[in-house]
Amino acid sequence: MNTDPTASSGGIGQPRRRVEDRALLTGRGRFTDDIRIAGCLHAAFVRSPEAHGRIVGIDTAEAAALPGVVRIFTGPDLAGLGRTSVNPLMPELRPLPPQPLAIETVAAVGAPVALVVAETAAAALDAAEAVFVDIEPLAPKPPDGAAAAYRARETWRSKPAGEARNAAARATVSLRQPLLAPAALEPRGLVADAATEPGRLTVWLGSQSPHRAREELAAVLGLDPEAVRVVAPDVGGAFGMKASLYPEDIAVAFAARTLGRCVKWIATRSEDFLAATQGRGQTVEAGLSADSDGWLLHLDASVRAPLGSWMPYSAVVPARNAGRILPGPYRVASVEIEAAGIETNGAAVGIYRGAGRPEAALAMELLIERLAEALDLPPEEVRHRNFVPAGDMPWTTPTGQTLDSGDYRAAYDRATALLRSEPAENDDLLRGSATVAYIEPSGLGWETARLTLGADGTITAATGSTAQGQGRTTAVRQIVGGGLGVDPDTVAVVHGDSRAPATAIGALASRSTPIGGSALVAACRDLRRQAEERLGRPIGGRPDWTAIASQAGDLVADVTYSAEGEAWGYGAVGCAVAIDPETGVPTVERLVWVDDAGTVVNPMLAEGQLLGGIAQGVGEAVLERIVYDADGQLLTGSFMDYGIPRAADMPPVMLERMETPSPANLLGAKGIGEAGAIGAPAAIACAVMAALRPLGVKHLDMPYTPAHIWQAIRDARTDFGAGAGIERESEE
Ligand code: SMO
Repeated sequence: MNTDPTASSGGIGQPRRRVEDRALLTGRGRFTDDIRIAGCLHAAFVRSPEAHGRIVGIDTAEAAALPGVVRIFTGPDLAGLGRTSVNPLMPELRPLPPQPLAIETVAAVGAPVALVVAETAAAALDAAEAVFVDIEPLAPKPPDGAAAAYRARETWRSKPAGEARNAAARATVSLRQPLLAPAALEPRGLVADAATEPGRLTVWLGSQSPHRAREELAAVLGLDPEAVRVVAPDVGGAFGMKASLYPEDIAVAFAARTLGRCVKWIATRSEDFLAATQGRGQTVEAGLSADSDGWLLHLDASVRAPLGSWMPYSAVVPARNAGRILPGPYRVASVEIEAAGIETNGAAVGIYRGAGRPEAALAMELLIERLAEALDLPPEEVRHRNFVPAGDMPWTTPTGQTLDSGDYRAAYDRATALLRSEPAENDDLLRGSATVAYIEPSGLGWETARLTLGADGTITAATGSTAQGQGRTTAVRQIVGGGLGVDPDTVAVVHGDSRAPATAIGALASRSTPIGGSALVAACRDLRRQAEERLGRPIGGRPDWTAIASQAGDLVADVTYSAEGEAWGYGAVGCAVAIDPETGVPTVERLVWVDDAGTVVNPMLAEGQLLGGIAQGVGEAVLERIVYDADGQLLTGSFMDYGIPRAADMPPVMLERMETPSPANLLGAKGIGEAGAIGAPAAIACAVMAALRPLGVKHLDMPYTPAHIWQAIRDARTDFGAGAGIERESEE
């Protein structure tokens, strides 16, 4: 019997349908481009055609004379503005905030050089094309950072130093990961209105963090934060790419303020490829040693993370996460890890779904597979031996992280069993399979919630966690419905508005449900306490809030909740791949998945998060790659050139769930939004390498495209032929 009085009302744990979908799927969403303000002007950017160069001159005369042009801004017009900040998460940091419009030099193709404001979007675009920019090219900075200075750096070193000398085996990996485009369905954009309310600035911005955007905009423009309001309307995907303030945001807001008008800018897809933040791109050199029984002794690694030509707020997060998470779910006796962010001539590189977590899982799981081979042990044996035991939680890792709870081995064994349940077919394809494990930290610190009981009994929940398509409104209603003992459908939800709550962090780092959800739980408790205080009696599990409001009046619970620690989601992924040796075409035949996200508010939302992350992880493994040529020109500037996964690329996925509540927050929830993107590349990489290893392929970097695999097979065969003293085929 279910004794939870809130469960029957569709509270926490119920698979409720998303209340957002009717509007979003029938064209009634309200995205930034749908914000129409009478008299609003339109903006277009003139961008650098050079990856690195000195600005000799910008001639705006012809463009300024075109019909409809209101004003053209260049770098010096904005020279007096403040600079955006970089989250100082690494001990060594030399911030590199962006110029809103380039002054004197450009450091990336696509860097904004001038801003045209005109009566229509077409007029702005025409004029932007008529601006003449003279740039003297300079040599691009070395792309691999070998000679470049670090902009950010952190090291994790065990004391005393590791006992690597007892090692029976040591495995190494050398990974070069491509840069990826987060590729949100809705490109970036904003509407900045300085006309409607004199002295005030209202900005509609496709953002994961409107509160941070408000703080940063106010600081940069020199305004009282109270005079700035940032609203994130419907946002069509973000994945980390809409977390930080961009140079374009600053330039458009500045133009609106200067002109006392409303100005709108919506990026084209090509502009997103050129100038939105990119993800991944790390190089990792790592080694892992073990004794003859397979106990892990020492992990050493050097992580090099490209930063691009400027640093957004979360710029150091991918490097820091890759370093601190590298040991994964395993006990490792000692570590020596260094992670550094390197300036490069390209778009800024920032957080992208996983933000260092996928990089860590990929390196560690490949190391384990190789170490097992060197020790002549089955890889699952090595993992079994080294998983942090459930009974040893909370567990402090050698990088100083506290793993909160969970049974890593149970998840792994379940995934292994699921993978074995379907034997592979017997044909001429190369087959490989692997089961890997991953962990997903979901953030530290605080988040806010404001719960209002109106005098008429209506309940309004404002959350600091914003929505970009994850179904936050549905989840918030369930959490508040459960917390107050009311029907979730009666709860009104506000998100994405810097006015309510007054402060917030936003939707990042898998923290929305663990920390943002717990803030709502705390607000529910506070509202109950206030009601009981006013009435002078207990109100029970399912109170009549209308009656309470009529007796007690309206109530407001304004809560800033700080998590006690970090909640770590985790799981295991089994993957089977088949490769056609003649063409190199890989097929991910199946993925079996066991994830533990602690308390799950809505299993359908959780499943959606996993599947979405898996799709992006599959894309990373087999399709996606941003390519700059030697001159720093972007060769993948559209979906004709950049391989985004389509529905047919999605493998069959079997999902199972474990549910170990986290002791780190009130809800017991752990992150799940990034799990798919963390586990899938590692699982596919290990399976592909298992398929190719018998041919002598030692290592292959992602993406595993047919051409890439075919070449590796051919090279391995050629090497084998040469090694065996057989005459090589002619090199046609
Ligand atoms: S990659 Mo996320 O939005 O922290």
